[in-house]
Amino acid sequence: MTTATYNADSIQVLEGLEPVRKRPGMYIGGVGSAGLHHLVWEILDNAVDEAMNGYATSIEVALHAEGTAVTVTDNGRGMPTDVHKQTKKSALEVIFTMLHAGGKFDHKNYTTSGGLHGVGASVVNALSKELTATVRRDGSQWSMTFKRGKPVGKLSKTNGARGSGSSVYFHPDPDIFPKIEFDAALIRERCEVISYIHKGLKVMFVDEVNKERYSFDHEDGLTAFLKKLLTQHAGTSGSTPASGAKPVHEVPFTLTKENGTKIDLALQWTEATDEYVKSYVNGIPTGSGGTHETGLRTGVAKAVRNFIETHNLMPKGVTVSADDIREGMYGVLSVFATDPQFQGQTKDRLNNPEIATHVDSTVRPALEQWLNQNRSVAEAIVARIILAARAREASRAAQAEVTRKTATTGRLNLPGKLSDCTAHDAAGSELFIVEGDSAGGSAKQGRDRTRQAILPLRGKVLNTEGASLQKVLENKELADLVTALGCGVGKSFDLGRLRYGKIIILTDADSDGHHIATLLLTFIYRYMPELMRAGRVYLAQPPLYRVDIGKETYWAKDDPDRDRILKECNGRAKPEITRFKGLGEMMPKVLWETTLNPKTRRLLRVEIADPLATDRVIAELMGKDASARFKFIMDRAEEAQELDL
Ligand code: 1YM
Repeated sequence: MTTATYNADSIQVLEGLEPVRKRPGMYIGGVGSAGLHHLVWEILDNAVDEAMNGYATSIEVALHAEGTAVTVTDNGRGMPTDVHKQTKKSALEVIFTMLHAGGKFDHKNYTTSGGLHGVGASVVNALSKELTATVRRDGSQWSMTFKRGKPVGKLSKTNGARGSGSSVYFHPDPDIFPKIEFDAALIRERCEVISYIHKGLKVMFVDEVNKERYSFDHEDGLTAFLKKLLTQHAGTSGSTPASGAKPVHEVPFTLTKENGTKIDLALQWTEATDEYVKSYVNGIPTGSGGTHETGLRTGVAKAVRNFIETHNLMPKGVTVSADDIREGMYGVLSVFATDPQFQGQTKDRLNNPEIATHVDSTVRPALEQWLNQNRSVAEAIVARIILAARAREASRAAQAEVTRKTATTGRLNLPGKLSDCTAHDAAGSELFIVEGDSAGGSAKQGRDRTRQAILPLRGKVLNTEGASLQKVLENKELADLVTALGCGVGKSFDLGRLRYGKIIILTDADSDGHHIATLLLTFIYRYMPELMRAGRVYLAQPPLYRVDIGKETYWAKDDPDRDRILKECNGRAKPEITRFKGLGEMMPKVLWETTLNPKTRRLLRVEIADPLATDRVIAELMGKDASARFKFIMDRAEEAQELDL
């Protein structure tokens, strides 16, 4: 990192702030919540830069009481206040009122959050209803206030200030942002991540909205971050592992290298079956990965494979894939690049090809050396990898079993209890997964056999949350379902091979029925989510009541539906209400009319509205962690009570 000293002349001036207010999206991506928070990240980045340059040791972010204004403070040198020759204005005013002003846009520094190259301060000012910059420097305190980017009054000076540093208070402009509401949790998380990535930097967050204070300070940097990831069970983000991960070795592999692109890495193998790497570029989370993650993956695979081969550690008959090597691998990767290119809809995927090569060629030799120097650790990791390879072989064999085709016909070996439809095209056909044998019988008799297939569920459906594919396929009900669908499961899923157009879950309208439906949905969501994304999964809506009023018959799917019908027919004739105990006691003809017949039935299509929230809810409700489930239920106890009444 260069630390060239500032002098007022090094500031280049290009233009005023009008363009920013005209086209805020060009500078901060948009005026929604992400754009609003971008303002905080810009000012915070300037403070972090001052720390990275070695001048600041602590940063404080305060979210003010209404949640509409923020102050960022650092204890660095303080922004320059001397007179800028070219404009005859103070450097402070220039920094906040001129676009592309600053010694920073000549690649002297790494670009940070939005790649604004140091124009951040002026952009934030342009988009703020009010902004005050305060500087302590050389025994004085300086301060200047702006409204919508324009100075109000002069730079003020007070003598007798102690220490040094910069502070920026800003209130975003409601003329620009339709909704001004900062997210305390998001800012808190960003502060915490910064304290991990810049080890030793103290980052405080003062949340005046919720009256809470946080102080993050991690001498151990990414190692501490990784430790936290391992112990964390279901977290707030969808990509957080659903279950805690038990490490297979004590001390993680760490690497810090700074030649060109700076790389910081902490890596640890665990007993978990997923691979989980959190990555950052210039302190910005890269949720969609990119070339730095690719470089890490290839580097790790090569190093481990080389180590295994050199020491001849593979048992006979076992072959390891790159996936086996990375199974259970948890890590945090942070890189700082001078010219990062971001890609993708949310611009959170790194796209510089040279960074893949750089990370690969940095990680590979370092990891291989570490493995050689820590033989017992290395052997524990290799044992973990052999286990992964064996489990993969076993589950592949189990899966081959359920999707096996008969040698003679080349057709699938369909489960015996499936009553298939006669039509062969998937598009117009439907598979009903029906709870219980007797309901299955009614459905089989009542259906349109050309287009509707029935798969009755006899035994218990396994809760698949946190279960291995092998366990899942050992469950007869689920194995039969996979076979009937024909599209494979997990990594070998292929929507093109799906044998039906619609998959319809048909369970009783009671709590047992809802439970079975939930178990089936959990299975589909975890093992064949593409089915849901493609809109192919539905819930049938069988009636719970039959209401006869005079000669008319109505069907109600639940109590409110029944009450609505009673209200609408009020006074016409004495209503007669029948409650079905289950689908099984419904006549086939009635089942056809109410639930199966495409012309008269109602279906609910299952959609994944918010993938992150869905993932979290499933992990909390269906996972092994009973305390998460308890919390989920208690948080919603009031809602639940209302529903019960
Ligand atoms: C609360 C936000 O902006 N701190 C901050 C900013 C600057 C400096 C120190 C600074 C930089 C340099 C020299 C230099 C900035 N300087 C500039 C400009 N905290 C916050 N702390 N002296 C002080 O880079 O050479 C822009 S920001 F324009 F002078 F380079």
